[in-house]
Amino acid sequence: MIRNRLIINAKKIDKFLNNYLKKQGKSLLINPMKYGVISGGKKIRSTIILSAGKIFNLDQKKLINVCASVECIHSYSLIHDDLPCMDNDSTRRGKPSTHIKFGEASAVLAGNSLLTLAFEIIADKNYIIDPKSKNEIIKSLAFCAGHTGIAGGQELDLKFENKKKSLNQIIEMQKKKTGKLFSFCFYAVGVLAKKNIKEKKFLSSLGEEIGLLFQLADDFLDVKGSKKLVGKPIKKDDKKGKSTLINLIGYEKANNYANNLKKNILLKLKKHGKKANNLSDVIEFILNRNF
Ligand code: GRG
Repeated sequence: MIRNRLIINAKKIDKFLNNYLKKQGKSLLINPMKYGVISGGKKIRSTIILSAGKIFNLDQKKLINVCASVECIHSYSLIHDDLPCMDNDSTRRGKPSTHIKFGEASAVLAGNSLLTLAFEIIADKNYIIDPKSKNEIIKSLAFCAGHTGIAGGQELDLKFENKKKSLNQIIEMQKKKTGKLFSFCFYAVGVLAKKNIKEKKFLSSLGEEIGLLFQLADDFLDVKGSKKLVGKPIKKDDKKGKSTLINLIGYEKANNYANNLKKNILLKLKKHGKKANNLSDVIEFILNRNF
């Protein structure tokens, strides 16, 4: 079952990150970094990477570094997203946000350190893949994490608050803010599976669509979810004047949009037959989840 797979994969990635951090020099930031990235969160991006890798019969061992790296970037983005200068949230994953627990300065620095750790994990000499692929993965990670990716999307999200934005503007913002990291997950799998540029582009845009679906589901949880299950405050988007599809066209229409998107994604996976079953299960989970 998908929930069991999520738990098993999250444990695998937590173990990798714990071991990785143990081998590093000591620093005052290790605790807030661990607090932000280990033992918390669904680690769904890792399950997506491992499920996409199955389609191309990739060895899990070659994917673990990519998973850990993505989880570092994701956790860094959440730590910074919760800061008072951004979304100002004091709860995350059912516990106090990193800046509440360790203070703002340490949260900023722990977030920065997780961002750089992500690149270190891919560049590591013990991560043995051919150098050209490694370089391509690092380049794509930078593109998806920075101003052309999640950081740029976050800037748009904040600038769109209390403004009337069009459907296309909202979709493009969400594709950057959330979609680009999912896009990286699929691109990296394409690189490791030695796919050609056309196939890698197809995988990237599929990832971006899955990321958009994930963000839409997150918006639905903000309206209809349970604070306890989601592990963070709900009903904030409306209060903060966030530009979401729900605020623009209403819950029902946004829900139809998401269901159509899901159908299209599943259709695109059909060509891979049974090998894509695991990934299809994750896609179904994304829209049905309550956490
Ligand atoms: C560059 C200063 C600076 C900050 C960057 C990039 C960024 C801040 C924030 C990212 C924006 C963001 C938080 C997008 C939301 C994505 C989303 C739906 C997060 C929740 O993801 P889950 O449900 O979380 O996978 P868990 O807790 O399960 O890991």
